Amino acid sequence: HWEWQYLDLMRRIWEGGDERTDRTGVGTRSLFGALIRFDLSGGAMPLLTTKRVYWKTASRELLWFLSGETNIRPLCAQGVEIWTDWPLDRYRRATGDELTRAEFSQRIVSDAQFAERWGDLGPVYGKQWVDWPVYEPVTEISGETLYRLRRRGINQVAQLVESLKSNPGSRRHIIEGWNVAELDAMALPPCHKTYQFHVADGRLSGMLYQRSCDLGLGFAFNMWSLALLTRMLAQQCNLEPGEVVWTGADVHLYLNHAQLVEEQLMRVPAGEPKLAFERRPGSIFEYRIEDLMVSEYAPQSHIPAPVAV
Ligand code: DHF
Ligand code: TMP
Repeated sequence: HWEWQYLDLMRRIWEGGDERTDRTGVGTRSLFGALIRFDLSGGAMPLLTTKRVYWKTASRELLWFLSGETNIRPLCAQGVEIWTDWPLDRYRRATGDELTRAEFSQRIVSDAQFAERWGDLGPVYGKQWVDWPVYEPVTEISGETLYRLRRRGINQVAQLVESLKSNPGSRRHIIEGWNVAELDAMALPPCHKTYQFHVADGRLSGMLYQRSCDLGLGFAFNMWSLALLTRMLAQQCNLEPGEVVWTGADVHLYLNHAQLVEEQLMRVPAGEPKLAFERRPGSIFEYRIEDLMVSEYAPQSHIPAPVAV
């Protein structure tokens, strides 16, 4: 079962990872450099079975990226709270106001101005994927060129679909999140920063370079989203699903995930969840959550774990 790759990695890090203090102050054990492969043939999806993974939440996050949105408001409105802690943390620091997460989220949904002021994560994935900023020269004044921000940036995802269709053999099918000039303005610099796609024999494969991976929490979402994005692109480009290859640089377990790790390492993977699409949307930007049909998913129970902010 493919999931042993994950469990083995988890065990290796828990038992032998380098213990280091990290940005959040929680502390991690980490390993630098890991790779996990999964074959998407027959509709199979890399969804963990040794704990319940909220694949709809992960899918809503991916659709939110594709919409170009960087404000958490549409997520909160769908009951998705995976990004709420970061704006909440900023709000609390700035105002000293001790709203609970639920109260903060409700306010984001009910009050558009409040959401605009406090709900934005900065130019994160959504912005870079579909509207990567471009500057163009306007004029020259005493030997110095002045630039202005082009009204529309680069839509990397639209360009990717085009390049997969028109030039499948290319080795340049990339979506990049790491916009060096804008990192400071982001709530978190992108973790799943580079996606690359590859066409061979009519099959589309996808690879992710993740610079930093919370193996207990983030990984399950990131692996699912890599596969989902690959499947959506394959459907749009009339290709068969190939493989997904996940690579992680700083792959870590937070020290406060002991319960999750110990429980999950006692479990045995079982089953092969599948994904089918209800329809073929007109473009990569028109998928809705109702289009996704997951079958044969009978996971073991969810294991909650705290997220390091
Ligand atoms: N920070 C850290 N420390 N780890 C992360 O994984 C992480 N991920 C981010 C932003 N910052 C992060 C965005 N993605 C959860 C999953 C993904 C995610 C953020 C949070 C999460 O808490 N998952 C829980 C519960 C999900 C739910 O209640 O819907 C899980 O058990 O999967
Ligand atoms: P960092 O920016 O200091 O690396 O912290 C980011 C943390 O969030 C780190 O634990 C990795 C984790 N993370 C994921 O694992 N997957 C994700 O999709 C995101 C956004 C974060």
